[in-house]
Amino acid sequence: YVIKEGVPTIGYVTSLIQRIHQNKTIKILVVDDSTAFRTFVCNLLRVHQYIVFEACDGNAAIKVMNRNKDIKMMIIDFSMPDMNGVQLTKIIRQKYKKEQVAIIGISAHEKNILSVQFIKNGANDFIHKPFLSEEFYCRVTQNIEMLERIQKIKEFSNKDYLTDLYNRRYFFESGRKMLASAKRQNIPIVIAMVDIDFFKNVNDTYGHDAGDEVIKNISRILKSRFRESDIVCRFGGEEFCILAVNMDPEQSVRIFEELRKHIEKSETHVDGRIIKNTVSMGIYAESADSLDRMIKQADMMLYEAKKRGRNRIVC
Ligand code: GH3
Ligand code: MG
Ligand code: MG
Ligand code: MG
Repeated sequence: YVIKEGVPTIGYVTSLIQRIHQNKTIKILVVDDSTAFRTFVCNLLRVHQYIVFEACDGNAAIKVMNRNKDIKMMIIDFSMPDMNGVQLTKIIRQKYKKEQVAIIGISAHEKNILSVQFIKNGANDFIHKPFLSEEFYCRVTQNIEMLERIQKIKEFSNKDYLTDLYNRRYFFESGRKMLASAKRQNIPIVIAMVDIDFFKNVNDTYGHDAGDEVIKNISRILKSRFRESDIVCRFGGEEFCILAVNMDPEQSVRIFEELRKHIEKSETHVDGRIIKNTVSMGIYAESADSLDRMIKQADMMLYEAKKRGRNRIVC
C-alpha cells in the first residue's frame, strides 16, 4: 500500500498498521450493480484485511444483512436498478441504528444533492466517484472507529468499574425488557438478591483494599455461574442482584444453594492472607407484574435470611 498524497508521519503509519490488524474481524458489505466498480471497492477493502461481502442490488443487500448479523458497514452505490441507494439506506435504517451499521453512500452523479439525500435518509457519510484510495480508506476507518468508540462508551456505561459486572442502570434498563419478554413467551424468570455477610468486619480487619478484593472475587464466582443471557449485577457496595431467565423455578433453589456452598468454600488471597466469606440470598421465583415488585420480594427474603443467621438462602 503506497501513500500517494503527502508524506505520512511515523505515527500515521503505526496507527494504520494497528488498524489493519484489527480489521480482520470487521465485516463490510459493498452494494453496487456494476461488477467492475464493486470488485474495485472490494479489493481496496481486502487490502486492508476487512471481511468483505458483495451484493448487486438492494434486495440482495437486504438478504445479506439478514443472514449476517454482525456487518458493521455498508458501502452503497446510488444508481441501481429497482431500488436506488438512498431508498436502500432508508430501509436499512428502519432496522439498524447509525451506531450499529455505518452506511457510506457513493455516487458519480454530477448533482451534489445526492450526498444530502443520502445523509438525510440515514447515511453516516458520502464519497464522490472518482476518489483517491486514500480518501476512501480515511472515510472507512473514521466511520469504523466511530462505531467502536460508541461501543466502548456503551460498555463503560453498563458496567461497574471495580467488578466488571453490569451496573444498576443496565440492570433496570435490560431487566424490564427481559421480564416483559419472559412474560410474553411464558418463560420462567428468577431473581436473587445476594449480600455478603458481616462485610464490615472484612474492611475493619483487613482494610478497604482487601474488602475490594473480596468483592471482586465473589463477583467473579457469580459471573462464572450464570449464562450470558442472565443479568449478574452489582446492585450496591457488597450487594448483588441476579436475574435469570429460563431457569426452572424448582431447580433454582438447588442452583443457588450450590452457589452459596461454592462461595463458602472459596478463599480470597490478599498479601499472603486468606479471607473467607459467606453470603445470604433472597430468591423470588415467580414472575411478578413489575421488576420493582420482584426486587422488593427478593429483598424481603434476603432480610429473612440475615435474620435467620446468614450464610443461607430463603425463597
Ligand atoms: P450483614 O451480614 O448484615 O450484611 O453485615 P455487613 O457488615 O455486610 O453489613 P452491610 O451489608 O450493611 O455492609 C455494607 C458495608 O460494605 C459498608 C461499607 O463500608 C462496605 N462497602 C460498601 N461498598 C464497598 C466497596 O466498594 N468496597 C469496600 N471495601 N467496602 C464497601
Ligand atoms: Mg450503479
Ligand atoms: Mg452485607
Ligand atoms: Mg449490604
